[in-house]
Amino acid sequence: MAQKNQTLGEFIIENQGEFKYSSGELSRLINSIRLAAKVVNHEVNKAGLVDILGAAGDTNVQGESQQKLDVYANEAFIKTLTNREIVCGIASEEEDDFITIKGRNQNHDNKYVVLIDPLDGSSNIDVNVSVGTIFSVYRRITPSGTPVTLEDFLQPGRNQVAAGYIIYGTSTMIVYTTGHGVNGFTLNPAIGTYYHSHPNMTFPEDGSIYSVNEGNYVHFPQGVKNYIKYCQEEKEDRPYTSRYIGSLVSDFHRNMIKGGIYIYPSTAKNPKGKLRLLYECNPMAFIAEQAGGKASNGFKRILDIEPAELHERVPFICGSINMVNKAEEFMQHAEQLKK
Ligand code: P6P
Repeated sequence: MAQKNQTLGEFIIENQGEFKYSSGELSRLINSIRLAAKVVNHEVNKAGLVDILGAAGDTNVQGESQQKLDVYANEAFIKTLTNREIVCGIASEEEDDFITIKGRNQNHDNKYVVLIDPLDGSSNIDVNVSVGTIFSVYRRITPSGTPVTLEDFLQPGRNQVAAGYIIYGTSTMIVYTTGHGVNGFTLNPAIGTYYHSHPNMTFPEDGSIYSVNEGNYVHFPQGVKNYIKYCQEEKEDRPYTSRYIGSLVSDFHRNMIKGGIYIYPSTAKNPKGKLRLLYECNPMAFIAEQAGGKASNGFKRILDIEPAELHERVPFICGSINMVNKAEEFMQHAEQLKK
């Protein structure tokens, strides 16, 4: 039974039995993410006060200028995960290639690989808008005792053993799943403890919020344009409102609590969509489904997409199941008309 004053540490211990195969490593992995989140939160919350803003002068594999906090967050999560003897490999939005971790006895015998977007929405940092960290965890599939390979990272999202996000907002929260529902924990910064503030989070089946960057409207596929017009019609069953923060974790978190849909379709600038499959869409899709929501590319379940590249992008539609179903109807109908 969830108690609101239960700490994240107590929750992990109480639910240790749910992690099949794991003899404690997955619990230790979640604990290491908890620590890294506190370290990053400390820096994010004082970003406006010290000279840590502004681009680091470098660009990441995505061609995006790296904010210094991107670099800081990336290093914090990699360091914490490496030091905890749990993972055998890490992939990050901020790293061109995956990182191999040998482990204490140098023989590559740790069980898990982690994929992270260390600081998603970081372009919002300079304007003091919420940002987030997104993580995805798999068991390795290549033999223990050998260096991880790309195959360990290019697994379909349905193979995830855990996924979650940290939202650095008006309060800092960790929201995660290990395949047994979704739970949210809020940090009390005064004592550095996370409390079980949001037990068993669920997406309302319906909602009245649609989140999309309408500045790209002219470049959207026709089906997406038709769905947006459907949302804007003045009907008693559709008092919809548009809310778009430009930070996936924030838009997703609000929509999961209130009901809503997030759409990042293909555009002229990003013909395959902007969001990355492995460390943005898959973890958010796992959380969405565990919370009773839905996530697709408009035609296929996100968690069933077979990845081909580490940083590949996909169109992403995610949120309340009835809203996603309706958006898919419009997208699939428009495709049929093109044939
Ligand atoms: P646009 C942030 O860069 C991000 O990856 C998501 O967090 C966010 O939802 C989206 O891109 C915003 O992209 O093109 O609307 O600014």
